[in-house]
Amino acid sequence: MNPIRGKWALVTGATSGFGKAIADLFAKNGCNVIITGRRAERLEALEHILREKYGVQVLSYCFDVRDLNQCVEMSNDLLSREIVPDILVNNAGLASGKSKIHEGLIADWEKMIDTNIKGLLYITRSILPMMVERHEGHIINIGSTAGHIIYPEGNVYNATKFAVKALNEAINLDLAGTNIRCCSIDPGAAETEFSVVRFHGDEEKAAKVYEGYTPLKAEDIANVVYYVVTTPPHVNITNLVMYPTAQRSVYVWDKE
Ligand code: NDP
Ligand code: 8X3
Repeated sequence: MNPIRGKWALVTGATSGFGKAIADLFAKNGCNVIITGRRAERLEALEHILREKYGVQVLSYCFDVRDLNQCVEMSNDLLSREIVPDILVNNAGLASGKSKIHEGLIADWEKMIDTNIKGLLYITRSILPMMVERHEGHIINIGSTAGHIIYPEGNVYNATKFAVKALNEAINLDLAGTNIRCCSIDPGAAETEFSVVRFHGDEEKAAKVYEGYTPLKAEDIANVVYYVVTTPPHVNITNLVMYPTAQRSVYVWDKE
């Protein structure tokens, strides 16, 4: 039997890209899903589609992961429904801007630090105690190859993804003695709304990032997340790095 059928997975940032593909694949495999994001219309549409298409239970919470109170409100609401997520995918995140550090916009830095680091911490702190009480669960942190190698003008985004890598290791260490597993999945270039967000809505500039090679697709990341969460309970994959075949490192590309 499919090991995630009938379980509950919480996926943050499910209104586009990886999060949406992960929620879809989980639901397709009979897993009940809790989806979050800030764009209410998209969230409601996805909630409806997943429920109708796959017949699973779907809950949606529209909020900003930078708001601790709203993170806590969601976990309290889940508690009141007696729902403990079996799987937490810390996916909500972004790059905002790409510029030399002495020219960077402070507002961009704060957005990335508050979302990618503090948001991930707020969600984890709200949900993990429920898993610890049950002694089981699985956390997937979406990191990045940007958390392994710094590239020019990546500065603060790189720093936030290095932090995700560090926190992923920390969570694993602190969960020794429980059956809770924790893995960071670290993709290279993947075509989603990521670059449009990074370049503040400049679609032309964003499209250039994916020219001349085949980037990863959101579904590739979803497949890997699915693989990791369906390994047997004694297997804890703690880190998985994936690039498009045309990108061997942040610096080595095979472009047309
Ligand atoms: P998208 O922009 O397509 O999706 C990002 C998701 O995060 C959206 O659903 C967005 O929802 C949500 N989100 C962003 N900020 C917040 C916030 N403050 N509160 C709640 N939700 C938020 O990008 P990706 O799918 O590519 O990105 C997903 C993750 O993968 C990010 O952590 C990113 O850093 C990482 N990543 C991306 C790579 C890539 O090349 N695409 C490679 C490696 C890692 P909404 O706007 O509705 O709130
Ligand atoms: C996103 C991949 O290379 O743009 O994390 O930083 S990259």
